[in-house]
Amino acid sequence: MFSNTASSETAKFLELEEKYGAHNYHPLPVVLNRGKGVFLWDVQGKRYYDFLSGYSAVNQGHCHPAIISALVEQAQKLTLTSRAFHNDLLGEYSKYITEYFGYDKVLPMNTGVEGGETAIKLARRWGYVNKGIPDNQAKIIFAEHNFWGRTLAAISSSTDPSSYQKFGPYMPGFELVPYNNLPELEKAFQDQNVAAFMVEPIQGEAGVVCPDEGYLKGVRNLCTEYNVLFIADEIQTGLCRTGKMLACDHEDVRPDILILGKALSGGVLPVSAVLADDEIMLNIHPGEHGSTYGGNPLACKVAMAALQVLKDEDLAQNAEDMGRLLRKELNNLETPLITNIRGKGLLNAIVVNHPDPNAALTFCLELMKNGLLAKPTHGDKIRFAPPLIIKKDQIIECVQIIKHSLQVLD
Ligand code: IF1
Repeated sequence: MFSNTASSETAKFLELEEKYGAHNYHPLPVVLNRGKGVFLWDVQGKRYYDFLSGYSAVNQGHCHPAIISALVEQAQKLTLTSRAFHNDLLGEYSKYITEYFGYDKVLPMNTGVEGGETAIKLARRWGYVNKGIPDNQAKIIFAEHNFWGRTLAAISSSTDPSSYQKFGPYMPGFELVPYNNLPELEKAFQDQNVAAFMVEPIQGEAGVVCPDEGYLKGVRNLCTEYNVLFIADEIQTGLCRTGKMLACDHEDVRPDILILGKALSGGVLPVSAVLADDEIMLNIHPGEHGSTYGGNPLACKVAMAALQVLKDEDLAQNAEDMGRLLRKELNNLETPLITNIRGKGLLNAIVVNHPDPNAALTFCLELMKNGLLAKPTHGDKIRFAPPLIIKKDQIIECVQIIKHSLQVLD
């Protein structure tokens, strides 16, 4: 659908991917070869504002100098020892990140979904050892319309057919409740075999769905009351994206298990982390969980640099300020074509209001032509999530690009 509209230079790249790569994505017809800060460049040298940020993995901006220099320096020393041996960075990193977020221990993994799997294993183990749930009876509760990755366990909790259909059979012991609904959650907690509730503080893939004020506090209180672990999936909402270091900070709640990923490495390599206190973490004993690259020295060095940038550049405050400005400017467009402008910090989304079911894609293709990259999700929603280093004049320029591009829908 796209390759015949792309230029010959771009088409060459698309054809290679089409012929030799699995068709598990349908990207916009743009071939990128350079990134810096809020900008990306394609193979023809055209510059774009990045309004997706690698799905919130590039919060610090593309190729942040402090993160890249940490990567390059460490890459020339030692990249991987495996956990069969110690290295000189895992201890330093573990101290740094547990003090940074206020937990006793960290279990380092690689992708976000591995973080989710790890959190669920920790919760089930805690359920059997600490809560006395009979073996193999532990239940994990999830919210409808959640997204936490593509493994068989992750899709077993999905309500999106494009994620789970024709991949069964599914993981047992997973149950669903409506998002942002405390009475339904409390009902589910009547079952003594519930070990944990895993939830995104804001649902990203669902189209940036923000729960009511007080929902997270309510989750925290119910989990405490019913002795159920509160697992916060902050892989997309964490690390300053929503205007606070963690989205849970908007309601001052502390999850029992915190999952981080994506921007934990500033978009440089896959790094995820699961944080918890000893009562939960020390139930996993040597040889019972891990991964080849988990806690590798390169990831430790890069993650410490990426976390330090968030603080040094106060990216939570900038995300808060620039997010407010973006939503205000979008509302000021006063166009019927854009409804339901919502989000927190720089995790925002709009709904394209147009009779053509392809309108959101048409609009994104026009945005691309005008130098801004964004992608529709679930048909009519478009996520607007630039790197958190974006400045006021750049937000204003991007809103002008959005305003100009809307004409394609007239
Ligand atoms: C794709 C979505 C975003 C996540 C949350 C865990 C993970 C993700 C809240 C797993 C990953 C990525 C996956 C990527 C596209 C992107 C995505 F559209 F799929 F849902 F961001 F919204 N928790 N999200 O958002 O982390 O294993 O990928 O490192 O699969 O298409 P991962």
